[in-house]
Formats: sequence, structure tokens, C-alpha cells
Amino acid sequence: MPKLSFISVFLYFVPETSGFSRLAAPNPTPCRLPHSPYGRARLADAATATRTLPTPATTTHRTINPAYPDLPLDKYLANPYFAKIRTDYPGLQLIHEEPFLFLVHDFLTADECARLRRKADTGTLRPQFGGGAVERTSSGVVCVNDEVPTLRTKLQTLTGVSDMAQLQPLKISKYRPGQVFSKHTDAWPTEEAPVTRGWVQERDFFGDESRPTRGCYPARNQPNHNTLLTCFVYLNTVHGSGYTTFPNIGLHQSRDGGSFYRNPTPLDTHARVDGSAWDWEYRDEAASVQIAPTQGLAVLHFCSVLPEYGGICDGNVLHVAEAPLEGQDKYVAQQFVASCTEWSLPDDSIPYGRVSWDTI
Ligand SMILES: O=C(O)CCC(=O)C(=O)O
Repeated sequence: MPKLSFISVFLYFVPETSGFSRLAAPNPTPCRLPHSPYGRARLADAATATRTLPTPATTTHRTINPAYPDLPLDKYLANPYFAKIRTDYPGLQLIHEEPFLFLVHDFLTADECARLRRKADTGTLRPQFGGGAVERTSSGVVCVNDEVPTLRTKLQTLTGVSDMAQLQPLKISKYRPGQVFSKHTDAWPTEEAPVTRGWVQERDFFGDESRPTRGCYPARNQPNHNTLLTCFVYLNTVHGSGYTTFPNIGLHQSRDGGSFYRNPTPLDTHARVDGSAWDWEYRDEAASVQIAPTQGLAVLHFCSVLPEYGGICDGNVLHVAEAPLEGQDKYVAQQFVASCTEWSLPDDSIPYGRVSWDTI
């Protein structure tokens, strides 16, 4: 029997009967991809198709934070499975390979951070939910696209996606002291995913085996598609707490026993490839990455592989937003980026009109 109490996995899934609403992008363009096991029949160079992107505002040298490793980009650039962001973006630093974790120092200015914090403070904060057994006690606002046009352009440039409609409406979250977002992924399960039925210790936890034929949960029922990457930006500096931690690095391997990053295969939460039992509380202190909230700092991670490889979720990037200590609030802006332009969203991700009149 699955031990629900031990699970802290973000399902990002809400049954339609519980008020789940849909938000379709204007002029949705259905994305058609081959239906093959794990979508492995690669579309002719979809990943490297020519894209017209705005150039970054400045092309100054990178600002390196010595508190984190500054890794060469070769492995990331050579890996075919993940979206390619703009690696010449000012302030960009690769701090971890496989999974690839990037920071961008001073991605938002102090003024932009203050104005986004003000939106969260003056707007109507709504409770946020994680789904399933995920504990999420923060609250937030969701901006309509027209109130953050400059930020969306910046985010499109950094993330390198060809279509602005791949950017979900920008969210701003506020954590009061003690508030958390427990272990979760920003990826989406499929309609048939065991996790959507509460069967959590299963071979195909996220339904990636059926993703090529059944697509995601009806919220996004396009075969092979998923959330490609997340870029979140800390809007204030939090001292000694409020970290974002990636504790599962190394846990999700390929089913052939090799690396997920050579041969991505669906997450098996029933047993590990060496036959040992899956452990939801797994946390490899030595391997885990912890990032301290610093005003203006952006963090990028890739929660699934590209649709031409089946949109399989990467269980190594399950992550936790830890609580700020007494006397401090934590503010974060989150940009989720989908692999296609047509999607629906859970209620806490839909804008209810402008949050405020400030246009950023
Ligand atoms: O608040 C954080 O530290 C991370 C935010 C996050 O994990 C999310 O919104 O998915």
C-alpha cells in the first residue's frame, strides 16, 4: 500500500469537479508529434529549429557568484534532451550538471523586485495548492500578461523559447515565516498517471509511458508535451532560511541502469534500478543543491525532456521551498514554460484580472 503520509510530491493536478478551470492561449496551435515509445522518434531537428529571439539588453561579461560552482557549458550544450536557453545571457552561471541548474545574477533589478513585491502586498493574495499530499502554505497573485510585458520579454529571451505563448502567466508567491512548499515537481502527470489516482509507488509514476499516446491530464492533453523548464526569481534576500533545495539529485536513473541524462526513461517509484525500495524521504545531503534566496537572482531548472523525446519528467529535480525564519517574508516570481502554446491551468495559476495598475 502506498504510504501517502510519506509523500510530498507536487501533482499539480486537481479534478475538474473541484473547480479546475481552463485557460486556453489565444489561437492555440496544436503541437503534433510522433507517437512512439517515449516519443523517441525525434522530429527533424525541432530542437535546433531557427528561432527569432530578441537579443539580451546587454552582452556584458558574466557575473560569477563564487559561492556556487561555475561549470563549463559543454555538457549542457551537447545534451540533446533539454531545452536550450540563451547561454550568453548576462549573469548566467551553470551551477550543476545533470540535472542542469542555472543561476542568473541580477536578472531583475532592485526596482523590478520591489514593484513585484508591491503587487503581492497590495493585490489580493490567494491560497496556493500543491495537490495530493504536497504541503503548500504560501499564497500568491497571478499577473495578466499585459501588466508584466517587459518582464515577459526578458523571460522569453533568457529561456530561448520561440513563442511567447509558451510562457504561463507570471506568478508571484509570498511565504510568511514558517510557510513552505514541500517536495514537488513543476512537471505535469498524464491523465493515466498512477500518481493522479493516488497510486504513488508505481512503475510509471508520472504516466510518462502513456504520454506519447494519451498526453497529459486533460488540462494539457497533448501527446508528449509537458512543462519544459521553470525560471523563478527571488524578489528579496532571505537570511539563513527560505532556501530552495533539490534533495533528489541522483535518485532517478534510466531503467537500463545507466544515467537518466543518456537515456531518459519514466520515473519508477516502486523500486530503484538496483532493486532497492524507493524511499520518498530520500535526501542525499552530499549531492543535493541548496540555493539561498538573493534579491534579483533567477534559478532555472528543467523538469522534463523535450517533446521529441516524450516529455518525460525528470525526478532528479524534485525540489522543496523551505520556510523563512521568524521576522522575514520571502517573495518569489515564478515563470513556468511549457513545450507548447496550448494549455490549461489550475485555479491558483489563472489571473483574475490585473493585480495592480503598475506595468512592469
Ligand atoms: O519558492 C521557492 O524557493 C521555489 C519555488 C518553487 O519551487 C515553485 O514555485 O515551483
